[in-house]
Amino acid sequence: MSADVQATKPAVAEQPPATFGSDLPAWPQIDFSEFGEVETRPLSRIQKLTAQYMSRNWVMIPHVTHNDDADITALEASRKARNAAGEATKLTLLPYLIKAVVEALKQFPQFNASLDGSGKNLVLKKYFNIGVAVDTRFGLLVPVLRDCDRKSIAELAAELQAISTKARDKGLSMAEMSGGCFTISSLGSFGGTGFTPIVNAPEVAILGVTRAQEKPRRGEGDAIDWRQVLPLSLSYDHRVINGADAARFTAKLAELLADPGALED
Ligand code: CAO
Repeated sequence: MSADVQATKPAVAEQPPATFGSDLPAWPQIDFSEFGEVETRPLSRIQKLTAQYMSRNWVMIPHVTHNDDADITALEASRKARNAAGEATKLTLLPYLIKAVVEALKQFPQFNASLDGSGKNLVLKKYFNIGVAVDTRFGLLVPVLRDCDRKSIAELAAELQAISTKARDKGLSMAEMSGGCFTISSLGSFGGTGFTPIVNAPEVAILGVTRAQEKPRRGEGDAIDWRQVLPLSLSYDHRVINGADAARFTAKLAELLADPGALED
């Protein structure tokens, strides 16, 4: 290096620290009607609130999404047999997912936790309240089902049906959406093969599920064994949860979902 170049290069300690993210450009102010016909619709109150919380969570939480598959062939057989035998409330996949999540949370307590307001302590919860994302005309609502560890699949199915019907018909109170430990977002009835759900802070993880598909597995003597496979997408707060734990948690969920007998009452 020449003496000239060395003289103009500041010492590392003298350089001001970069402030990435704090110097974002303003939101573009564009008159779209200059380019073609448009219609302007105001966002609902719920949509505005959701936008604020989603933006905060996406910007403040370092997200990672871990993807895995669960073999739900036995679960689907059991669920359909129970429905055919005449359950009071039709059983969908969700109550089984809630039971599997509760069991996995018991085995991985760092997933049933929140950072406190200072960000310096992890608060571990001893209760199991699960939020479920529900698509309504008001926007996205997340009712929280309380004490899911003490409820059967049938009880969870009945509660889920009642609260999601209320959410769709009348909306929900803040109390009905508070106190959650972990959220499930099921897009299975719509389709998809995977997505990145946004963590519902101050929770530290969220499970997304998409459409179960038939997939071939090598059976005995190279026979093809068709399995029902459910895609799992677990997003987590990487400040609290590391990748190895996320992989273990998701594999545990898959293991639990493969054995419905252990989840049923
Ligand atoms: N794979 C294949 N089929 C699935 C499935 C999956 N993963 N999940 C549900 N289904 C099936 C159900 O089994 C049911 O079929 P059958 O009648 O043959 O049994 C059908 O789809 C309809 O299920 P459902 O949607 O009525 O019931 P659910 O318990 O699965 O879900 C609820 C309830 C309230 C979660 C759902 O209706 C909903 O609103 N989902 C949207 C969630 C959402 O918007 N998430 C995004 C959040 S981030 O923006």
